[in-house]
Amino acid sequence: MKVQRSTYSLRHRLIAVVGVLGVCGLVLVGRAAHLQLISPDFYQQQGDARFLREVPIPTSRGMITDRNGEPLAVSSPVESVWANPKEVLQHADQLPALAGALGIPAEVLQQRILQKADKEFIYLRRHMNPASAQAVVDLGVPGVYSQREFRRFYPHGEVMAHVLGFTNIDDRGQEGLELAFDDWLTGKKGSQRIIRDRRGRTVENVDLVQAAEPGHDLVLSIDRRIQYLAYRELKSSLIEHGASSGSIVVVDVPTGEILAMVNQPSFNPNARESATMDAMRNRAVTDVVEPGSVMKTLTLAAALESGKFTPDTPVDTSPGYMTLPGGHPIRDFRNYGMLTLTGVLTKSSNVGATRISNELTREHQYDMYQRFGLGQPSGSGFIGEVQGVLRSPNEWGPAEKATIAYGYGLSVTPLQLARAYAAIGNGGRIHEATFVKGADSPSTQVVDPVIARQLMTMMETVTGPEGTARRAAVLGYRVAGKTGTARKAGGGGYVANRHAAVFVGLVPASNPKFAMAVVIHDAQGLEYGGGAVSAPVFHHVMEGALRLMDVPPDNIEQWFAAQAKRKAAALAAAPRPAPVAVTVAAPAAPAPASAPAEVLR
Ligand code: 59J
Repeated sequence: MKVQRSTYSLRHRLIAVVGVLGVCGLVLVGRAAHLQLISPDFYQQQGDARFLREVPIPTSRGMITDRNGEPLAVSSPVESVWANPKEVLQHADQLPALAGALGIPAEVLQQRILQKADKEFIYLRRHMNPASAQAVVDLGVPGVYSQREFRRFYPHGEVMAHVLGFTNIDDRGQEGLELAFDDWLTGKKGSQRIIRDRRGRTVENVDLVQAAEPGHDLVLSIDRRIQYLAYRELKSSLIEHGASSGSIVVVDVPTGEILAMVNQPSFNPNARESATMDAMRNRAVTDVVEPGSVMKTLTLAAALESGKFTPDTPVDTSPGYMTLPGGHPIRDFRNYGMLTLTGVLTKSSNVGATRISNELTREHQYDMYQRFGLGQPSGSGFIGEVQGVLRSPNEWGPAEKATIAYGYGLSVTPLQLARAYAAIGNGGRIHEATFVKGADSPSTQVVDPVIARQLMTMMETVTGPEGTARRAAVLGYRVAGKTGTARKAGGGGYVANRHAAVFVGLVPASNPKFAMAVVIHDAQGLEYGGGAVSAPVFHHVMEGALRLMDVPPDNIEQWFAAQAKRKAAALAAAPRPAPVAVTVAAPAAPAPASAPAEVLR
């Protein structure tokens, strides 16, 4: 009985157990089916979100080089450390250590994280050197990550600052060519899916969503060495003359490519925080100047084109001053009497330019200035470039027609001046300004090549013995150019103690390679004019540039003559002294200053 009863109860219990287990199994199968078949996406996402991430693949901005491949703007890899504030705040005890590794005060870090407590992303520190960033990540604070970024570096600092401009912290161009060519230089970020562990370390690269495309490199027309020379000479001239600011533009005459563009004051683009707005101005394209007498060359172009003048046509400038209808006085520095058309340029006679202008129509003058790019965009592509002011001729009164002929009542940029004179040197063909090597920029014939050649010959007299720019001369080369010394407008008239000193020149005059404009503002002291202040800067820069670019001299006889004269003078002044015995105890006296090195050659 007992056995029977127990057998009975045993079977019942077995059925009960199997039944319970079966129900459990069914529930599990049902649950599994629910998870796997009915709503898998939600759980898949929830699981993956913790580990699977789509992350950007950083890519670098293109390099900017000079025309010889020298790097001018380069991107170096840096690390930016970021955090998920929610996660970090769960481990607040680690904040002091984190702050220490980041190099920021703990309170500052804590405050910044607390401010973004409800967010999932905050930069802790950007652009760290990779080793320091790794040290931060190695602390293992949950929710702290590092990501690769690129930082722009400008090896030539203030020398190239205005040409290149700079990028912001997100590596986008803000100024200069960095801005003008931003799309070309900027790469395309890629993206990839990766699996991360809870500490944020990459466990597996799952797949590539979009490959990164690095930015394009940009080869400029700028020659680093000429740029440096121009910068050095401009800066030292400003110091020498106590001047306030200045610009230089050097153009490659045959192609219209810009070889150098510098301004003072300048700034260090690698430490921009301390730069003033004033120092950041790219004056060569954003600041205008009344050109003064350098306009006379273009007025003479119209005179020659009118058929009424040849370079030898006499122009009476007596008695050195005149009064226009309406009482406007015009003065020359002194009375040059009877000049030729060429002589008006050599001596820079305002009266002469006015007499010539009286023979021309307003429309013809205006048209000539416009053809040479005044009042027009230069084509350089610089954002923020201005085109100056050249009013339409029907707004010119009789006084303006004359003053514009010798450079007042209009305004131009240094770049426009360099470009206009480059066109004269280029046989009357003007190029759009370009900063890209080999750009083959469009060009237009603006005056007859014969007229351009005549202007070159006339301008050579300016650097000759009778001219206003003798100090622009370069030994061994023929130099053409024009000076201008313009009083500055102010207080409803022209002030006596502020000047723009201008020189624009071309060399070698027989077959021009370089055109260079120098504009220097507010030179102090007795020397403040184009001939005294700007012409010597031209001389120094061109002397170096001609050598650097191996430009053959077109006046070698002058060079030989000068060399022979120097040697003769040196020999006469200091016959070579007999060698002196040198003892260690009593060093030989230095050679006398009157025995220059040439004696030994
Ligand atoms: C000048 C002017 C001002 C504007 C005159 C410069 C005029 C004029 C009204 C007096 C200094 C000065 C519209 S002179 O560039 O003639 O390059 O080495 O600023 O004439 O009419 O104390 N250049 N400069 N004129 N204005 N308005 C000469 C000349 C020039 C020199 C020197 C000194 C002026 C030889 C200028 C140079 O050719």
